[in-house]
Amino acid sequence: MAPNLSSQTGILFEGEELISEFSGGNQKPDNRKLKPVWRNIILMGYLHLAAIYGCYLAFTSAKLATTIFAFIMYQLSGLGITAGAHRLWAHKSYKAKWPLRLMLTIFNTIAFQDAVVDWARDHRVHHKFSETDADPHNAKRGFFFSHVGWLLCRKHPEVKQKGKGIDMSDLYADPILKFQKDYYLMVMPIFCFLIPTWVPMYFWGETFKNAFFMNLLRYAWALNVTWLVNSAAHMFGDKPYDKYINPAENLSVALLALGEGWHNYHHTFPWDYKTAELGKYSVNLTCLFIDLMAKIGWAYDLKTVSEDMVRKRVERTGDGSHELWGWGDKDQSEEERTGALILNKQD
Ligand code: ST9
Ligand code: ZN
Ligand code: ZN
Repeated sequence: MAPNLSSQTGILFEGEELISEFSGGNQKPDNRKLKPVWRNIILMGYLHLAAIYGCYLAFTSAKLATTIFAFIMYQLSGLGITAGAHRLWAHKSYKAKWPLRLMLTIFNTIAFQDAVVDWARDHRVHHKFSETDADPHNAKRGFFFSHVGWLLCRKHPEVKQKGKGIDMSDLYADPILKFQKDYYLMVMPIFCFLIPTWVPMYFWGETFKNAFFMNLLRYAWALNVTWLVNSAAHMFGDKPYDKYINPAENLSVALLALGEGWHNYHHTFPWDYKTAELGKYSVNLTCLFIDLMAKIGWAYDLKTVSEDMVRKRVERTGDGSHELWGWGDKDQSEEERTGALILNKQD
């Protein structure tokens, strides 16, 4: 049986029956009956059928330029999630000047995973209360629930209750994010559906049918790749940093998700802008992107973790219930704060 751990001190109390409020620990999901949301079930069902049709069109009638364009949109919208919603906004793992914030908000809107402030709130709750009823996509409810099921039913009351205690003031204060949230129902259809369908028709004479279904294929693909981080990367892979938590190191997910599959590391050090120990570009495209942005001065104050701290943590593997949502979390220890490296620092 795994020892129980203290989230506050990171010290292992042998034999102590302490299950942290900040960690799933041994907590089993309750037997709550899930309340289905039929609108979402129908829309998600349609999207996935349309994506299969888009796949068929890709091999039979769509122009090569349309396929390449769909791939580029997948990568750009992906950056809006990885470099934007995830590493910049949910975790504050670096800072960005307004042109980069604007660009990432546009990429993020192409991805249609709801407004950044809502995405980041759920994600902070996910880190802070991993694998408990308060985790919106609690992987202990199984692969399907953590992948997409959680978007097809009402949230557990614990998600909302615990979520209210998460500080979101930093994101609510950003006028670009406020605009995105306030006008989401206007800007999202334009960036996620209208423009990506119009571009292939206007610039290289693609048919409406091919452009429309190829775009739905791109959207469904990017959604599933994102969801794999919540499902597959919470179940399959090694746990070199912390063997007592579910998130794992998953190369396949990292390759598809622009470097977001290194989930054991990420849940252990959620403020590292690389979301991995080594920011090797071939398996972490988002890291390459942020480094490029830092070179031109649009990204700065990049937070990472010293080799020494990683080594120490690896040595005392099992000291793993210290859940944080990112940089500035009130439970981040002094050691973690002072031991962090801040690259491209600006005053
Ligand atoms: C989508 C999101 O797909 C995917 C996120 C994945 C995250 C992955 C992270 C992994 C790491 C990064 C990897 C990136 C890789 C990228 C690779 C890219 C290639 N705290 O939500 P409601 C309260 S979206 C506090 O309606 P219901 C609050 O008062 C796909 N309070 O709850 C709220 O009101 P407001 C497209 C909270 O009724 C009120 O409750 N979108 C919290 O239970 C109601 O909230 C969809 O499919 C909280 N956390 O409904 C839509 N949450 O908001 C999906 C809620 O005004 N969503 N409250 O403050 C829905 O339809 C609904 O949310 C629902 C639940 C049916 C799921
Ligand atoms: Zn995260
Ligand atoms: Zn996770």
